[in-house]
Amino acid sequence: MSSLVGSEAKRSKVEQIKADSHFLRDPLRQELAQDTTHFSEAAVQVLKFHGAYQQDDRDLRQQRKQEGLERAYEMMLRTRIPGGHVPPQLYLTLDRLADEYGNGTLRATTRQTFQLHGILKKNLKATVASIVRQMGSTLAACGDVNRNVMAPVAPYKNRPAYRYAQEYARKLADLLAPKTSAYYELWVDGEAVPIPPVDPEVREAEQFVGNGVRLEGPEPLYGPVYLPRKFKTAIAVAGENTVDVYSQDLGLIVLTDRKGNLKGFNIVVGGGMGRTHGKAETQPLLAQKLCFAAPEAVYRVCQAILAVQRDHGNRYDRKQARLKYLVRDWGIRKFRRAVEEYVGEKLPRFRPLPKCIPNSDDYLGWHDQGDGRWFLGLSIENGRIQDTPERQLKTALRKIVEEFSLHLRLTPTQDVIFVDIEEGQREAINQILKSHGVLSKEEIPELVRLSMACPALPTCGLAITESERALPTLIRQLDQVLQELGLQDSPFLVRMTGCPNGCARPYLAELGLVGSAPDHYQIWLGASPQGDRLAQPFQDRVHISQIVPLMRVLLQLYKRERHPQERFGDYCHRVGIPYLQAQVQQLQQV
Ligand code: SRM
Ligand code: SF4
Repeated sequence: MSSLVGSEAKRSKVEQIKADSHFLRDPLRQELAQDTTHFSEAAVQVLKFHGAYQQDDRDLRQQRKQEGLERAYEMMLRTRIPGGHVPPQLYLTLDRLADEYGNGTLRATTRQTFQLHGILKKNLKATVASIVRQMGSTLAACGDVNRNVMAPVAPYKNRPAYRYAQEYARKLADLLAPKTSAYYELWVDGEAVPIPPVDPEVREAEQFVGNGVRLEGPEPLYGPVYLPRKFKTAIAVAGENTVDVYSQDLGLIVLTDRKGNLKGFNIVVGGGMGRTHGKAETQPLLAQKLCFAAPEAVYRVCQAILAVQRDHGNRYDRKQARLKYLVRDWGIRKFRRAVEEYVGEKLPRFRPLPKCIPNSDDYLGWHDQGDGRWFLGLSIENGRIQDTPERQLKTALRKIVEEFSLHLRLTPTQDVIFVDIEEGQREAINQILKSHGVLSKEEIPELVRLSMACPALPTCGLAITESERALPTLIRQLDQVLQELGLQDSPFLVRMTGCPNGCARPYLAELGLVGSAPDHYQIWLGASPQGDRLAQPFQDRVHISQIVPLMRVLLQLYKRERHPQERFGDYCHRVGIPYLQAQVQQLQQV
């Protein structure tokens, strides 16, 4: 096994902070007890592993600076919810905490978790403790570890592949979770809290040492300095890709036989979205085919993949530290050989996959679950669950959960579904939604339902420009153009982010809008609606007011030149970016 961190002198600052933290304790432990408004830089880095980010209200920054005040510090807290499954008691707790300590909203994320924003430092411990006491967790929701494991949400009881995806999302989340006891020490002072039981199969898999997979000490899989960078895992089912499996560090695709028995998993590695403007060596990359793994081998292979990244990922430059760059730089064959070495055997070949269906909003609205019960998918615009004068969405969801004790599932597209609904409950649920002004699937244009924006301003410290606050107006203007051109039956995936980090996976959208300067966006076109082809940059620094006029021209071209049934993303890919650039330039001059 190669050295964990290389020469001390060159390690990035965060590597030292992790090493000094004593398995995610210091200096967070000391600073949590202090009566201060915010944490030091070192504590902030450790805090991330516990699921929280230090932020400040960026709307107030300038004014407070002028008044000689410190920033308006507040914390964002992210939960860990494998497969997006939220039991009713946990939901009600989060709903209450959002009002008691947060900014009154819950934010469903693009990785099927919830975020609370606006928590003051002094209230952070009480907030985390409440979550933990409801068998929830925020551990490893952020930080250089395996993050929330994603899985498709549709609860079809008559399609076993979906059940396997959820089951293995939970199992892998447990297997790859940090094992330090710091979490319970810090947030509930070591109190005996109910902890969800870990599957015996996972406990057994944790014993696998391979050729250097597990290390001595309290963190056998991670070691004292954890991973070089965040690590993301998702499970898809063959034929659908709602989790955007090719954007993950580690992606698994469930394969079943004709009778629905689990055959195993195709495994892909090295996907990721994040990039930095002007730095060509940073780029979105699609995950590549690694191997097939039978159910009994999948734990070993996943642990070995993580261990290869742990030992060989870049610990000097955090902008090159994701697994995707290791796979890019080594090539998939060398990476596969390394995994084989850790596992101690040759990896079986990747199996052929059926053609994938386009990502759509098919799980929204009412659906038969296949066991006589129903599920209901609700479109949550940009994941923000809140009450507004027109719509009391937060209150409506709370009432539904309170009244019917329903379980929720968060989708990879920031939406929410209620599962296991009895026929006799449907009418009352519809009534609650209606009386609180919550729109049904049919009342929201498909373009809006399919779109996503990241939070950006005012909470995100990395935002260059607006996203969640800008998209609602923009997307309705775009929808208007679709209507005017008679293209309302040809909606496409629109995703917006306030910076190039790619939190709403814009490089896998048919139209990606990526903040490049205040009120300006880079336009990316041509990803496949199945999430297996990246978009390409089309124009840089387009002012927000120019996006809709530009799209009108592109959509006119699309209408004129598309093949029957051709999606907008596929059209842009077929004709190519240079062609579109030339056409738009010509048409704009007329
Ligand atoms: Fe993200 C950082 C929000 C999914 C790539 N992301 C951030 C931070 C924490 C900003 C920060 O570091 O200070 C954002 C907090 C904003 C806020 O105010 O809430 C943030 N990311 C989000 C969420 C909430 C966006 C959303 O609209 O839902 C998503 C939370 C997911 C979750 O529940 O775990 C979120 N972030 C993603 C995704 C999509 C995904 O994982 O499927 C990506 C692209 C995939 C990837 O990782 O390659 C993503 N976020 C990043 C990056 C760039 C990473 C990179 O490799 O370069 C950063 C910045 C960083 O890590 O340095 C970042
Ligand atoms: Fe913040 Fe950028 Fe992520 Fe948006 S994409 S939440 S602006 S880091």
